[in-house]
Amino acid sequence: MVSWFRRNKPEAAAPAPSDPSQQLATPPSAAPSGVPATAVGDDEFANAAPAAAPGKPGWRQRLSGSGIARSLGGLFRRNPALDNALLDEIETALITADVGVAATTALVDDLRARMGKREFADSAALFKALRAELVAILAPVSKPLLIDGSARPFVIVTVGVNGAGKTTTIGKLARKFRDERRSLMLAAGDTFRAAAVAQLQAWGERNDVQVIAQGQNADAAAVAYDAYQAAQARGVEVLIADTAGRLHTQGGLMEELAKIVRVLGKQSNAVPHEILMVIDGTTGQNAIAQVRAFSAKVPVSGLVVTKLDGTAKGGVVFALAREFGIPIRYAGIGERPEDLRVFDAETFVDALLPDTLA
Ligand SMILES: Nc1nc2c(ncn2[C@@H]2O[C@H](COP(=O)(O)OP(=O)(O)OP(=O)(O)O)[C@@H](O)[C@H]2O)c(=O)[nH]1
Ligand SMILES: [Mg+2]
Repeated sequence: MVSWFRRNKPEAAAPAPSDPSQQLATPPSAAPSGVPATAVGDDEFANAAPAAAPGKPGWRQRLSGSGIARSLGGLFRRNPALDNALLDEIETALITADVGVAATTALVDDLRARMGKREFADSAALFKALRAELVAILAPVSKPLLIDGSARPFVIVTVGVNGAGKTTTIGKLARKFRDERRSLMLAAGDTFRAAAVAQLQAWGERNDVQVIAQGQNADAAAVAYDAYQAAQARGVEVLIADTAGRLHTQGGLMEELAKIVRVLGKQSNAVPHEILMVIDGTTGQNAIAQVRAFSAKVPVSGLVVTKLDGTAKGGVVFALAREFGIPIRYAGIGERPEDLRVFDAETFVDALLPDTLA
């Protein structure tokens, strides 16, 4: 399989911070590498022709177990007749896979109208049209995260409900950025549980990245603020802040999240540069309510959909795209450090559909 990640050596260490309250989990982070603003990890897509080719085997392998892949794949293999019953089956497959009623209805109605105009010679032609429509839903949100090289640090705050995969995604991003020779620092903003800090520190150690942490129950906004100052003092390129998982219905905790963002914003209006909401791909339609509630509190600028491997109902990605239009930056397709992919509409859709269509 073609590697999705550049593998480069870590860089030299930079001076330690003067504030003794900041526990350093690892040796201090790398010095700035001077990498210009680029799409993070999107080089494979940029260089690929056709765009989806290099990643396809990996995606397909991981997504083949998903509900949407199984139902659509099964439908196609049966080589069904081109009739209304096929449209009904496609409709059921999409709704079962959590594409959502609104998105599914719009899509199937359009296919039905085109079938009425005799646009499709056979069911294969209809499946091709379905593929194109699925890609069209995701294309507007296939916008990779761009690191603005002039912002030092470029600040990413991860948010989301409990267990969505925030800390794991940060670990994967740490690996990605290190491989891209970017200097990096992590902020342990999940101060609710000691284990959360330890989890982030473990990812930091694994990737030779400095983690700024304070004690359990410390003010998360203060941790983020201190980390920003430390990152700025050292000219670090990227700072990623973890936050505690919280239910979108928990008013007080949602307020705390707004405070973290507000306090960071005192540095400059542009900070944080990216509020990355991490969504468990198995959540189903509840993901819509989550994104709506988080977006009402903080300006969510990008999404990561995790756990699209295995039994995930990857369809929620379409519902999210249609409902919010927020860029989907990455897809999590496993628990390993390398299992984070830059989201790409064609690659994703092709991984869900039978080979012959892709
Ligand atoms: N299969 C699979 N598992 C994942 C993926 N991303 C995260 N996980 C797993 O999901 C579980 C929760 O991940 P965490 O990163 O701890 O989630 P979190 O959002 O930080 O959780 P809290 O801090 O408790 O809110 C872990 O067991 C991860 O290994 C993914 O893309 N695929
Ligand atoms: Mg966590």
